[in-house]
Amino acid sequence: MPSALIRPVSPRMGECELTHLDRQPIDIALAITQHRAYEQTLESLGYNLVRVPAAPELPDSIFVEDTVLVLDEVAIITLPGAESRRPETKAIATVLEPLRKLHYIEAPGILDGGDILRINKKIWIGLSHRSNQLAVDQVQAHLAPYGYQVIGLEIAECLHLKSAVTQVGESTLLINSTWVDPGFFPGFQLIEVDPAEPGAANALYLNGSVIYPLNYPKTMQKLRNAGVSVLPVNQSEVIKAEGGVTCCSVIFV
Ligand code: CIR
Repeated sequence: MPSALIRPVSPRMGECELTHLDRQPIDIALAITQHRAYEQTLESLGYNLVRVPAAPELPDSIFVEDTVLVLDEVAIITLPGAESRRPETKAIATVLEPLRKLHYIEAPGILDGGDILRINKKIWIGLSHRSNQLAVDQVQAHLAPYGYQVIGLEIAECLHLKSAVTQVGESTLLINSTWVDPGFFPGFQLIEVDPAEPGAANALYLNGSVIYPLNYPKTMQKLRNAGVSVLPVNQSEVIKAEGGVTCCSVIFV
């Protein structure tokens, strides 16, 4: 059964890491309600929620995506680029241990899952403040037996690769091409974010639809005009924490 790792909102989410945004107060009760609606959207698509125990002391712990890459064959536990986030991985490894052979990114490699875009057997890894070439090399080595192509690429002005580009169709990407070079994605049809919404490239593509923040209405309309089936969620609070729809779950079968 398809599954989604999920972790609760921390009551300290307002103390989250921020790189490109100014700090704004986060309404924790609203964040919890919005996260529940996100979970329900996953459930409506047939995903079984695998709940990682709460970590109230870790402000960014809702953002499970950054802690692990789960593939059919193995899982790679990351070493998050932000030191405050490193304790998040322990509980994730405990939950996944019975399900996958685990590998670990070792220092001085650093890796956030938000920098990993996987489409079938191709894996792009953004070289960002949070992820480096040493980690790309480690991912390549761990996956060598399984036939994946792993590509490291520079990104600019955004937190993660998946802030700049995500999949929205079988061979369609949603992209902010001022943050990532579209030349890395030959053969894909590209939909550009609306210029008024630079942060709008993060969509979660599942079962032919995308879970997408209604907080980016212009880009949402562009997706619909392109024939993408959009399931809107309100992410006002997650966006204040520099998060998006992909970061709040880890999808695996
Ligand atoms: C951070 O800066 O690490 C968190 N405040 C946001 C992480 C968002 N994760 C993601 O996009 N994969």
